[in-house]
Order: sequence, then C-alpha cells, then structure tokens
Amino acid sequence: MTILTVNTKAFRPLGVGMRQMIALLGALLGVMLISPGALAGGEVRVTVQGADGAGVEHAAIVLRGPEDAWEPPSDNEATIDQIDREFVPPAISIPVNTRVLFPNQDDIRHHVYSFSSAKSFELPLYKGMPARPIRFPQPGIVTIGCNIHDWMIAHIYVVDAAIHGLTDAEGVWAAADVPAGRYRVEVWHHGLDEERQTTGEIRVEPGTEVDLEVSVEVASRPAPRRRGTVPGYR
Ligand SMILES: [Cu+2]
Repeated sequence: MTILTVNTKAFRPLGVGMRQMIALLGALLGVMLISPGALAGGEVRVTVQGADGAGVEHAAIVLRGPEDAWEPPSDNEATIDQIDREFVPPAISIPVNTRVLFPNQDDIRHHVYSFSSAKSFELPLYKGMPARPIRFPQPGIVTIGCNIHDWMIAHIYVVDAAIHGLTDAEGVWAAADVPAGRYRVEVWHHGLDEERQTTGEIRVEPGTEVDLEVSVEVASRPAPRRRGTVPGYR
C-alpha cells in the first residue's frame, strides 16, 4: 500500500463561523444551542484507489488511536440479508463481538458458511430467519459464501477499534467529529495479501480536515460473480 497524499486543512471556515453565530445566539437567548465539545473533533477523509487509479468500493478504513481505551460493545447487532440470490449488502464492517443475522428473504433455501480463520461457521440449508445469530469475537476479514450458489459472496470486516467504516462507490470514506489525537490509519481489503496494512499516522486537530489518499494493489472493479456466470447454477 502506498500513501499518495496527506493534507491537513482547516475545514469549512463558514461552517465554524456559523457554529459561533449559533453559540452567540444561544448565549443571547440564555440557552446552549451547541455543546461546548462540538468543536473538539476534526474530520477525516480517506480515499482508496486501486491499481488503475479508480476508487475502490468496500475497503474498510480503521482509525486506531494509540491511547485507545476502547472496549467492544457487548450488544451490537448487524444483518446481511439474502435477496434474489445475493447477499445484501455484500460487505459490512462491525466491531468485534457483534452478532450478525443472516435472514433468507428468498423462497428457496440457502446454505451460508465461512471457512475464514477469523470465524468459521455454517448455517445449513434454511429459509427465513436462522435460529441463531452468529457472533464474531475475533478481528479479521471473514468471507461468507453460500454452498448452493457459488456466486454469492459477502465480506465481513471485524474490527477492534472504535472508528471504522467502508468506502463508497467512489472509494471514499469520511468521518466527522473524530476526537483530536494521533491515529494509525489501516485500510483492509479482502483482495490484499495481508489483512491489515498500516498506512502510518495522522494527527487530528479540532476544526481541521485530514485528507488521506492511499493506493492499494487491487482491481478497482473486480469482475462481478453473478448467477448465470457459474456453470450449473441458477
Ligand atoms: Cu444460496
């Protein structure tokens, strides 16, 4: 992975001015319209581009604070549906310990499984709601498949940090109000040899935007695996 650029700039001076105006208005009215900590954070924006320079969708971005006293939530839940013989959505990022449900919305049965080292499991042929959610206690990338329909693939990024998310179709992920401090930025992608690759550090300061562009050696638009492309399945 290559860091292309890191830019830090004050963001939206008009926006800050507006916030101050709102705070002043609040002071005149004798009420607090904006919390004192509202300006404590900064924005972080990460753009991931692939080997051909185009944006990479569904890369996971993980911000890891050095003094991270983060503890995984115990009650987080997520869902990946099966709709029209596809996993929907095809990728999610979740904190460790999350329980994920895999409801089958189709009128045929699916057989959901993973052989990934971070989580190996199997939900044998079923329709509707499976009897139990699957818990993901270890960080890493988990690839989900269906034993019946070979093209059905989803990726679950199980993350051991508080701030994370997936890039959009343009390869962009952004977070607002990131607490000030130093962070390691990691970009995870199922197409990369190593599950995690550290891109180095950024410093987030109040009222600034950190704009990071990274390049990864994966195809920006992998060939879709869809029904009809796998012989013998429909
Ligand atoms: Cu299936």
